[in-house]
Amino acid sequence: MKLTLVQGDITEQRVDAIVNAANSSLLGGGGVDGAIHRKGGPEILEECRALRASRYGGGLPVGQAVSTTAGRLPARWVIHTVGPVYSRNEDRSHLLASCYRESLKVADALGAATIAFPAVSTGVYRWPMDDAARISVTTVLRSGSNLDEARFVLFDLAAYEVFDRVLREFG
Ligand code: AR6
Repeated sequence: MKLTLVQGDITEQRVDAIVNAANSSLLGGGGVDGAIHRKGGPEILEECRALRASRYGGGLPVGQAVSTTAGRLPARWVIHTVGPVYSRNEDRSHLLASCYRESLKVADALGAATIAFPAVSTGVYRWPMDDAARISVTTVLRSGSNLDEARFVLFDLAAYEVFDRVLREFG
């Protein structure tokens, strides 16, 4: 699997699956989540509500992933995953790694060839970019996934540069 980096908006990526940095409610929020629902349209929220009414009555647990339609986005699916809130007192790295592993598993099961990830947990959930980049990149590199391409989409240049440095170090 090829790992690529771009600076930009995840909602504009032409890939099979776009990953959403969601919260357990699956009912929307700010950041990536807000942008995906705004641009993807109401069909995505409809499927999220159906998931809450069936498989995920208690919400989607942190570190897990589930797919819906991508609505009007230029992708086939949105894979919603819930990152951990950063904590200085407790190591939650395994949960952040799990978001990437579980999203790739869902993408594989759907038959997706390409996937785009945001830097999960590095916004509202305050995970330091450096550490998040190391966890994300190493987890995806070691996943053994059958996809052709996993693309990290970084919103600003500073985040792009951090991921670029980490990818050169581990890739
Ligand atoms: N494309 C790519 N990256 C983006 C975009 C975009 N359109 N918008 C923001 N980012 P966040 P989290 C970057 O807050 O930390 C929501 O309210 C952003 O700069 O979206 O996992 C959910 O509902 C940051 O680096 O996700 C949850 O409640 C990264 O994406 C909560 O926020 C992730 O920021 C999840 O927080």
